[in-house]
Amino acid sequence: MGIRSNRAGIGVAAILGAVAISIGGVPAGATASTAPADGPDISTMGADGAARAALPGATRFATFNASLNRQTEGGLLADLSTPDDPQAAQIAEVLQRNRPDVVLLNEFDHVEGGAAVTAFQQNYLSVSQQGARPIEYPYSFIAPVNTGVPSGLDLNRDGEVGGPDDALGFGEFPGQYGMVVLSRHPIDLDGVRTFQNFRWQDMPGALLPDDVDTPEPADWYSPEALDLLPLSSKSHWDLPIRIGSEPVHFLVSHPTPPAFDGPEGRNRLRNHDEIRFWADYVTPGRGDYAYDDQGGRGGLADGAAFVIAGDQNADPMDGDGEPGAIARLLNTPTLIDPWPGSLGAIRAAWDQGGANREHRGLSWFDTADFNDESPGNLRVDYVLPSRQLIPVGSGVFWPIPESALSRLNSASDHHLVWVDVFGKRR
Ligand SMILES: [Ca+2]
Ligand SMILES: [Ca+2]
Ligand SMILES: [Ca+2]
Ligand SMILES: [Ca+2]
Repeated sequence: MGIRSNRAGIGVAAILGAVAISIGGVPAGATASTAPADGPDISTMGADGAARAALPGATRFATFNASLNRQTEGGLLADLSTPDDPQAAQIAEVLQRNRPDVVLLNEFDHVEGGAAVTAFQQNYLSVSQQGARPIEYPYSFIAPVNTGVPSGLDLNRDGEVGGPDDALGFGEFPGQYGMVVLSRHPIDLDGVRTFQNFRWQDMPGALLPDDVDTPEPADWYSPEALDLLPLSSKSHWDLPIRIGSEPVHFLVSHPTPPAFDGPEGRNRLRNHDEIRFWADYVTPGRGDYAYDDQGGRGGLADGAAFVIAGDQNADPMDGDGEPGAIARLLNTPTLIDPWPGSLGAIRAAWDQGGANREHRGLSWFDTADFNDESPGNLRVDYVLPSRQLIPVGSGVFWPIPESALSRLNSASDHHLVWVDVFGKRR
């Protein structure tokens, strides 16, 4: 039996009411003009699928694979330099409706110097989209990524050197599929650690791929390639966000999809180890091997608060990932999985059918709307707070078809995931 419109509407309100704490019962859109400039945006409350206003004192962390990547270098900056790119406007509206305080955007092409971020703020986020209140992010962070950087080697072993598959991370040009963090709270730039250059072979027990046609183990890549190849397909960043008296470390990345490879599984195994990096990093005694691009060593300090965020390209139950890749992270004792979900994802799985019908995981938790022949819709986008933080609400922005905001479901193949947290437990 399908979920139908009336029942679905009631279900959204009831379920959201159970997992998020509301500060009132104002229906969607009713009081947008009276919302105070710095107060909660109560126009986003209700059954439209958007996150409700966070409790005063809570911080909303989010991750969103925004698909703001373009086919050519300079393409994104060109699109963002005017206010009329329809997809960028939709992405901006998703942020305005859900109002994260700190958000990672995956798939935002890297432009040296930050011009694309500035243009996105000025021409999109600072402009009301479809009546939503503008949102200002005074702080942001970008850095170079490995995607599209030529390795000079034949990494995919097709007999030729060059092209996106031989880059340090898959990409047509340096910076394609980059990422940006936007924040309403200051980022402690002196404390930032980046792990763009950490080599895959320097991870103890790395799952280096094997050429199955030779007897030697783990020999898909030549020693020359392993001397060069970073673990991170984009980058891994540790950004201390100053919220109150103690920083919250925002740990962000975008592991490569566990697909588009052969029997050696080079992407599947790299995805596993890219995810594993954060699991080790936040586990006391496990991250000692890590070294950052700034010359520092070791994992996160014991007891430091953190939030891991990103499109991990791995579902706990379904899809093509290496078994256990994401489970290892979700089962890390120092963090909490708040299990965000949406009724829109249930509806999408029902309406789209195909591979979704064979999935073992509940579609409620899906965050990405992938091809329904394979792999189907998956849970791949995560916001995982550390145990010192108290999650008081969470959700996936995936409006049901009856919501006016469902027009935003096509802005990206992924959906924004948010978690509200209170500060440190005592
Ligand atoms: Ca090649
Ligand atoms: Ca071999
Ligand atoms: Ca789909
Ligand atoms: Ca699914």
